[in-house]
Amino acid sequence: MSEVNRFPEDFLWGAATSAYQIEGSPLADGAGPSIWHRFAHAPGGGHIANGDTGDVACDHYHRFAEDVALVADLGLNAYRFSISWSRILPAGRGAVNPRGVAFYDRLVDTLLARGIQPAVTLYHWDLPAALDDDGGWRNRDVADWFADYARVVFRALGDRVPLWATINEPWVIMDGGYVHGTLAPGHRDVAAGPPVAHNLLRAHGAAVQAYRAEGKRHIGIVLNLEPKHPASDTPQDGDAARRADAYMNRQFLEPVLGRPYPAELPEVFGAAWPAVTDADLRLIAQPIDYLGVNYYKRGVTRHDDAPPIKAAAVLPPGAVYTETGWEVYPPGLTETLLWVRERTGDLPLYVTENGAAFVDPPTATNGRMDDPLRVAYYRAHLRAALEALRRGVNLRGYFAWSLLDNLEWSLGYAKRFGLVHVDYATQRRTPKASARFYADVVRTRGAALFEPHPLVLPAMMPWM
Ligand code: IFM
Repeated sequence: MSEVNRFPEDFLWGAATSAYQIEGSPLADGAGPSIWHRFAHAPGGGHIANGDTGDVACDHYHRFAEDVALVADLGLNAYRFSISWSRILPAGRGAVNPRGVAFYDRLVDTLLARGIQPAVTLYHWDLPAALDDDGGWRNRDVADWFADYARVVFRALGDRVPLWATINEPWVIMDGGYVHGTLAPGHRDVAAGPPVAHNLLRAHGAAVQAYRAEGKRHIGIVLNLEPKHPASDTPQDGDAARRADAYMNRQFLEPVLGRPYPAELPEVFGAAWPAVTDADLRLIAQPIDYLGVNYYKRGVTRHDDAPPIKAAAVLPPGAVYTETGWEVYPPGLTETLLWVRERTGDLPLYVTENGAAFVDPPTATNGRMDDPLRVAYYRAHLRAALEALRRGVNLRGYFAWSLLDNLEWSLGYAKRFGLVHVDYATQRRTPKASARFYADVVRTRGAALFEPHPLVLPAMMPWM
């Protein structure tokens, strides 16, 4: 196999997780409650499927050394995790909780001792509940609150963490948490969308600024991007796809890169569109060292009259869907990376999340757990990543979502994304076949992607 069909030697190979989804013990050692803790324990019944909560999750808070050993066993050289803001600052601002800091200190040292690079995300959806009482992401002051929190973390871990991300998937935070209320904090208010998005981006800029004063390595933001394809050739569907693209993709990418918000948005949101000053845009456009791209699917889109963006998702017939109802569409990863490259030039890119929930066997048989659909999924998407590299994308690393089965937010524990199966009754971890496959890809720098795999039948997925 020629070098063009191999990932570079210095490629970062990782797996990703986030604090609330795996840690458990959300109030341990002086931590304050987050909006997710509150959402899960809402009076009259929590808002997570099956009454699930993050109280125990994967008990990573106590088992992190075992989990780091799993990362090492897979041969990965990077691990992406997030920090819980309310472990560090229980009320979101003010007093620092040293025992919360000490947890991440131990985690970082344990990773480094195994030769694994920590990639830290400062915010993966778990706002301190006390800040939500003061308006949360709707309050412009949140940019300062976030920068102050980030500064504490930079000072504690900055000497050892080479790769930082400010915010994970601001679009989801805004759309799920404030517009549709399906995610914490559960607000349902179309008019909250644009100011929340703007404040998330301002907070990102303020944290990057704080980092430049403290840190010397790499910082960026993680966006979940998906190509929006019109469902038909009609001008109405074409316009709907453009609006969906402006809302989900360009609303976040353009201002981070120093360009204005997409023109479609003030039109869509009317009076709800916030006053955007040049000073705000300058804050948002702090130079970043890389962009993190989370890719799961494309969005086939048709016109619809429903607010806010008058567009609806279409599920193409004949496609393969994951357990979360997402179309499996590997070419969209190459398309997304090329699309980003057109806008970012040579800025380093990482695929910071990619993966799928499929039904797994309930228990391991002889220590084995076969997950052929997930193997096929990773195989096709890693080939798509390699194709992007071949076409000149400056792709520096790939993180599988997720290392472990974990709490899939409002969908609870039933949706399993892990490379490693977690038996929640016993907390026993069992690497799935996809974990072994991913380890082979890493070890061979991609050659394993082109070898026949005993679990993957050619007919299993149409694009294989
Ligand atoms: O589990 C989430 C993660 O927290 C953010 N990105 C998408 C994943 C799958 O839904």
